[in-house]
Amino acid sequence: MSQLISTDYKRLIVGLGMTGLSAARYCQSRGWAFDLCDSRDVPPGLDAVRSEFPQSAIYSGELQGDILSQYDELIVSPGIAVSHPAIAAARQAGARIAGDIQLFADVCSKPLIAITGSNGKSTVTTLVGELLAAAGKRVAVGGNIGIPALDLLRNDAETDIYVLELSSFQLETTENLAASAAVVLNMSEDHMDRYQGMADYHQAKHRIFQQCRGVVVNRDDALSQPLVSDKMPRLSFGVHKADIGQFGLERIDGESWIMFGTEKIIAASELKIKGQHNLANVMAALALIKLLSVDIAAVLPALREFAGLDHRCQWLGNKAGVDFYNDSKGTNVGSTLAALYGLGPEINGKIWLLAGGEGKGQDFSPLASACEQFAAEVLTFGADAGIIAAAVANVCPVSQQVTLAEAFTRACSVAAAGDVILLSPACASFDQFKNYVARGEYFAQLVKTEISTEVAS
Ligand code: UMA
Ligand code: ADP
Repeated sequence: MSQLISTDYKRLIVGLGMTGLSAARYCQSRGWAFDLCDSRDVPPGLDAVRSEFPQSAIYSGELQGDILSQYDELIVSPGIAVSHPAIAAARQAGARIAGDIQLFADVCSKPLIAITGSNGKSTVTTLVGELLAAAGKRVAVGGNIGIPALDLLRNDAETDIYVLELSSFQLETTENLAASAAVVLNMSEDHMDRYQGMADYHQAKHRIFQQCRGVVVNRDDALSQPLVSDKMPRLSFGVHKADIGQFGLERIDGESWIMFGTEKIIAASELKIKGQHNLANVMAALALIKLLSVDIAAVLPALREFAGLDHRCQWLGNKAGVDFYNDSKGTNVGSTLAALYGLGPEINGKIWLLAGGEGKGQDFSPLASACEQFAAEVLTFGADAGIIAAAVANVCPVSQQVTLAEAFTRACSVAAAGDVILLSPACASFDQFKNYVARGEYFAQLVKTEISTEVAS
């Protein structure tokens, strides 16, 4: 579409983060003129941006509707909501509102697997990439997981398949993705500080199905079901027995198996990643590649080797019978529930749950039932410590701390052999850490020090 437009077509790239810069480089590589803006008074790396794009005007500071409305197209970064009044004004004035994923979709001529959901996106995206590579495909993996989609296009000639993790923010600015296979893995509350409610968040996520050619459906989550034609190629997964031609779980001789209809695919015990939510992730990944006619048998060795990603229910070590788990990527209630239900039934003792940070406007009350069953105590910290404490105080002991280190010190002083100390914050980290990785690494360091203390004494 944008290739046919006239040379005086005016583009404005909104946001100077990774996405904005990748969009600027992409436009530059195509010889398209563009200007740049960022809502921060001093966007990061401003001088470097000026020298890399000397022909572009750069606006900084609060976005202004009268300026944005002068452009034919805004390429909006995911960190900025399209509901921003200045962007809404530009749309009203006739501007096309796009994002990097839409620019990618405009030119992508290779098969595309698109993955969204509230939890499990990075795990499934990485796994799909590894399985496709094991099947001999040249695969490019990016999107919300890290490498901006437009940067992947630089190696287009050497790429057979693209795999994109997509956030609801990226999907807000995507009109017609036309993925070969698309999935909403699951839906639970997240980013409620940006959306007006679940319906609004759901609507953003489901844009992933626009003009898609195949869908994967989570049978256990009604909110993941796409509104697409019955004729659309479709595979489903779920944690109960599968119908013919679908993925599911079955217990056979006391073992849990991933099945495709009545065909045994792989036993849970053969996998390195643990927990029912990870079995769901594996089934979703297998369904996505099967929709693209990849031979499942050929990828099973790679599936057995997949050890999962750091900061997702990652075992860090044991001291005096107490296990330590880092689930710093557990940034919403749904992921913390997966950790509690995944670990709780497997251990002899109880879980000391370290939770807190920025709650993003979530309702924490769904944690109560799992905490009642599995938590020895919930140790809260950070900006929303009080809100989380209030949500579980009626069902289990709670101790409210200021920092993660204080919560950890208390947990170490009271946990007994057989117990687990679990960091699964159910919150974003930005009140006290740069990001979830920094929080997880900090926690891992606390654990390392705690474990080494025993060795020294
Ligand atoms: N910002 C402003 N004003 C601006 C532009 C940005 O204040 O004009 C702020 C944003 O509010 C945000 C930060 O700057 O706090 C970065 O925003 P951005 O849109 O420039 O982000 P990028 O650097 O382009 O990174 C984005 C994704 N970030 C977000 O969606 C916030 C990255 O996902 C993604 O890896 C990257 O594009 C490449 O595709 C990160 C993320 O946190 C990991 N995603 C959220 C999540 O997973 O929950 C959605
Ligand atoms: P995302 O990219 O969607 O944030 P990740 O794979 O990075 O997903 O995992 C984020 C968090 O969600 C981790 O705490 C992880 O243990 C948990 N998680 C992973 N898969 C699922 C799932 N299918 N359902 C619920 N929680 C999950």
